[in-house]
Amino acid sequence: MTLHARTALLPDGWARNVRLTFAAGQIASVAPDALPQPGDHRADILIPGLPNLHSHAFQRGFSGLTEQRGPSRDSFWTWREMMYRFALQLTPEAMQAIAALAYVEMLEAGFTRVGEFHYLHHAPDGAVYDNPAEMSARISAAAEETGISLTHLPVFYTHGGFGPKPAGDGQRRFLHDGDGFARLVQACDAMARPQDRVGLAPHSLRAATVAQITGLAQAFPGRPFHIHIAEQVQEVEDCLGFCGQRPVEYLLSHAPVGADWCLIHATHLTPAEVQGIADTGAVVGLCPITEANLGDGIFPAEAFLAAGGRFGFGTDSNVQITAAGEARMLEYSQRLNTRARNVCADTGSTGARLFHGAAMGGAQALGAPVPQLCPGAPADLVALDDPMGLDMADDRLLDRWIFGRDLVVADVWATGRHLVRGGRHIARDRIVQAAAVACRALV
Ligand code: NGQ
Ligand code: ZN
Repeated sequence: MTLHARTALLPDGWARNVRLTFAAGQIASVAPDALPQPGDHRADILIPGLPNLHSHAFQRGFSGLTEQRGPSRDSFWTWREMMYRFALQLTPEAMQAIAALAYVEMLEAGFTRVGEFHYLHHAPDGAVYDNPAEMSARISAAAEETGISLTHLPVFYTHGGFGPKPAGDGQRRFLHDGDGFARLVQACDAMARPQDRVGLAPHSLRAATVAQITGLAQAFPGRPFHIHIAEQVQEVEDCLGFCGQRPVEYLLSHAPVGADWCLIHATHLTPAEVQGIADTGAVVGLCPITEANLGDGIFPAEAFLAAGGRFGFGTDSNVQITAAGEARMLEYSQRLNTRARNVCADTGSTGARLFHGAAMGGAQALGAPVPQLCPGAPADLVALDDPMGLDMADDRLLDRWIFGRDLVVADVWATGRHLVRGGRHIARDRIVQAAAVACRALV
């Protein structure tokens, strides 16, 4: 495969007339100021693919179907009831079909790797499937079918709230003991392709105790380690009631949080918690579209970035699947909150700050190589079309992609495979059909 781009984002900045070659799923050569050769795929703007660090793929199946107000005031918790009702019906076949649709849409959005925070493990009645890793196998199959690289994050879940409270009936598909969970991690290892990684994810401080969490971190060192934390005010209050500390404060003082960790949401933070997370080198997994959709609150991005904090983006509930849109929503939430503009920028481009931060932080959180266009890196690339043909080779291109209207994802390669052409995944029609059949049976 050879490719010629009018403009490309290389590790040391933007370059013009860049010719790239791939071999064995990696970038083999990068030559700026090169002429296109016959047979080269021609691109306007070439950038590295982004990691999507947090997905619950199955939730794509009810996108847009939880926007009707019920008898009481709707909240995250009433949404969760609806989500559980959907989750309890999902068959392995439907899981694969819906995950494949979500992964097609991620690739079309410019994501080339997904961190799948996967907790729907068992049969609808809670029984262990004949293959205990059946549902994880469906996630792996969807990744294989679509070509996206996978960081599989099997979820450990034992409880239904602080205390600990026993798990509720609606959570019966999620539960493991320590041995069953260790076997699941091993099964995920056995399914991983060379580009895949396997981490682990105690669901939240509500679903696992700090003793369990610390035990897992010690039993599986050096792997991506993800946890939901401090997403809802109710969760902060319940944690305070349980132990007198706030969730992040409690986690940082009781568990070995470090650079392998990814704290998903971390919405509700005191200044000390902001600094505390930044000091550990952990990544905060921001999912701004889902956080807005669920009414979580606004992440203190300005303070966190000033403290040197690391972040990446996730599509979480997959109510919308857009890489540029997550970055835009984060910045817009800050603007609405502070009545200022370009809040996430250092100086200069907001788009560049968000793009580079999310590329680095997302890769760190998913145990993956940093996305960059240089020899030896995975051939994970996104070509943007610029129909206006404005003559520029600088960070304004990222600003225009994230905030503007003109630049659109045209082509995407993951591990060197040309999966999205002209904005459409090569298997889109078949995968949409299969997902439509699954969703019609569920909705
Ligand atoms: C989840 N999703 O696991 O899918 C959660 C909701 C919970 C988000 N937090 C369930 N966005 O946190 O208990
Ligand atoms: Zn989540």
